[in-house]
Amino acid sequence: MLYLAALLVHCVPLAMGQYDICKSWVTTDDGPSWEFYACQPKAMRMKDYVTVRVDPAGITCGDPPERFCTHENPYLCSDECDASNPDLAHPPKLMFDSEDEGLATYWQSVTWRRYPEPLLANITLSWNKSIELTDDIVITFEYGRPTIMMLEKSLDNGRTWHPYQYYADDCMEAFSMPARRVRDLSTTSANRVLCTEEYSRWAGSKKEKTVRFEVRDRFAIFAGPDLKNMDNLYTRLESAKGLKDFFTVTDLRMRLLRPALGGTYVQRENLYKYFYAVSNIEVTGRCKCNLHANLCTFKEGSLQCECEHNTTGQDCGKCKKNFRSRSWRAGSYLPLPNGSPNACAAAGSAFGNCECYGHSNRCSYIDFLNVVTCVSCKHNTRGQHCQHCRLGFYRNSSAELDDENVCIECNCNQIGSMHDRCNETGYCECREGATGPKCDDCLPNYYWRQGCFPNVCDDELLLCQNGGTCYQNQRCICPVGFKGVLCQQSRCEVDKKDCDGAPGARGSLAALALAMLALQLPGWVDL
Ligand SMILES: *[C@@H]1O[C@H](CO)[C@@H](O)[C@H](O)[C@H]1NC(C)=O
Ligand SMILES: *[C@@H]1O[C@H](CO)[C@@H](O)[C@H](O)[C@H]1NC(C)=O
Ligand SMILES: *[C@@H]1O[C@H](CO)[C@@H](O)[C@H](O)[C@H]1NC(C)=O
Ligand SMILES: *[C@@H]1O[C@H](CO)[C@@H](O)[C@H](O)[C@H]1NC(C)=O
Ligand SMILES: *[C@@H]1O[C@H](CO)[C@@H](O)[C@H](O)[C@H]1NC(C)=O
Ligand SMILES: [Ca+2]
Repeated sequence: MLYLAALLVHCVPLAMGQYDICKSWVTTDDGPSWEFYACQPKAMRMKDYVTVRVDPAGITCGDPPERFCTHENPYLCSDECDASNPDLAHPPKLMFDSEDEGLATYWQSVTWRRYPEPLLANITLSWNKSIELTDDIVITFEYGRPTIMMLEKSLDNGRTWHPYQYYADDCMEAFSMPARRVRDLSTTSANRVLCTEEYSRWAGSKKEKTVRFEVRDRFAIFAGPDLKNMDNLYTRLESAKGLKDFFTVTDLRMRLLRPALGGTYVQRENLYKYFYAVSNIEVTGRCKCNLHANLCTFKEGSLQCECEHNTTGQDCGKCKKNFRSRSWRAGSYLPLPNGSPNACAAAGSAFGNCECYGHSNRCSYIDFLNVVTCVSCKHNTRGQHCQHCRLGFYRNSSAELDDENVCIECNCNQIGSMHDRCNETGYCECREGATGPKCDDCLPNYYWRQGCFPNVCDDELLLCQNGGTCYQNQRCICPVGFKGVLCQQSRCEVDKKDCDGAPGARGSLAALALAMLALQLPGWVDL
């Protein structure tokens, strides 16, 4: 029995279903024990788990009922779309049903009766779960494929979108992109976003119905034409930056930009033959579980990985509580053939009792202190158990000790503060005159200029004298004839030369008179 399980492990990776068990009970010289492997769920028909949205409102035909015809039969416009009649309605769900053979069911748009205004439609597919594509996306159009469309993807549940592939009968004209084929890509360009003309030509609406996003052709760049060399593909997925993410999506969006024309131009007198009709969208992929699960189940309306290796989360993206003695890592396809599980470990399992709260993967024994300590604490932590924040960081009170966000940078103003450390609530220690949590403000009666300096002048206590004006609390701008920090001194008193014949004074008699008057004034008051 034990022998059988072990045998199974060693046979399985040879088949296509590689990495499909997470653990196995094996016998070794030390007795039986669990052995752990990198593992991933099987590929599934993802259209069974999708939610769809079609935009804009009113783009689906049948409300009000409408007649249409086909390119093959352009003058027999007797077909009808009527949303209120189940036999004549074409709602979005018909893109995902399973069809009886020979009977296509399809979503259909309104016709292009508003020509020349463009006929635009978005079909957005959402899984609320990261999916890794394992085969081509195949979209089947009845009555002709669009002459311009594009495919977009999101990796963050629809918050941000990125182009995935462009499709047009003339790529240059539609998107200012040269036409390329996925088959011509190389190992260094396997994740390039391109424009293809292969799926937009008119070939009769019954003949060529599908538009593809070629996942297999891209895999074949590494795995060979029949995908025989999957080991090489898995090695590349592990090592080539961005390659794995290229095949990962949470959402897909088809932007239909111009319908099939059935010829080279639009016939204005018969717009009832221009519309979109999609009978099927096939998306094949597996749940992304970071190589920590081989099962993915549909629960409460969403796909969820059944996490192993003591991981948890929708994508097994973190360690379970009490299994955070080292930081979480995705499993790895390498080394071949079983990969590395990179399992989360219980506190106290690996190295004596060295808990690192998930901020370090390594512990080390320090001989002369006789302690085991975490090495290279990440996430700005430090300490024997990575339980403190590094200098220049403070503890995030709303985060647990094993949270990646546990330490927040102090961000002290370099000039206003004494140093870049702060107290437990993020307050920095300020130099004289500076204030605020980060010491980037000045106390009252101080002004900011590469630090806080006491006001030289202001509107209250430190008034500029003799008609001088206070410039940004930094200095008084004195009228001609006066000087001093507050313009309190007459130049005459300091230097007789300034009273008569000085070039500045001669410039304006009026100013001189004013200045002298001002000089006199205190005298008058005194009397
Ligand atoms: C389709 O989605 C794009 C964004 O991906 C948006 O800019 C555009 O307005 C949408 N078009 C329609 C018809 O809703
Ligand atoms: C998405 O999945 C998560 C985790 O399963 C769930 O908590 C959330 O409610 C789901 N959101 C939607 C919009 O279905
Ligand atoms: C996960 O934790 C359990 C104890 O709850 C342990 O028996 C098991 O070996 C652990 N698995 C891995 C992969 O470390
Ligand atoms: C504090 O931790 C919480 C929980 O992880 C996080 O959402 C928040 O962004 C953190 N605050 C800062 C300032 O990093
Ligand atoms: C941090 O410093 C600020 C300002 O000096 C003070 O109000 C606060 O109480 C201090 N927090 C702690 C925990 O000492
Ligand atoms: Ca269908």
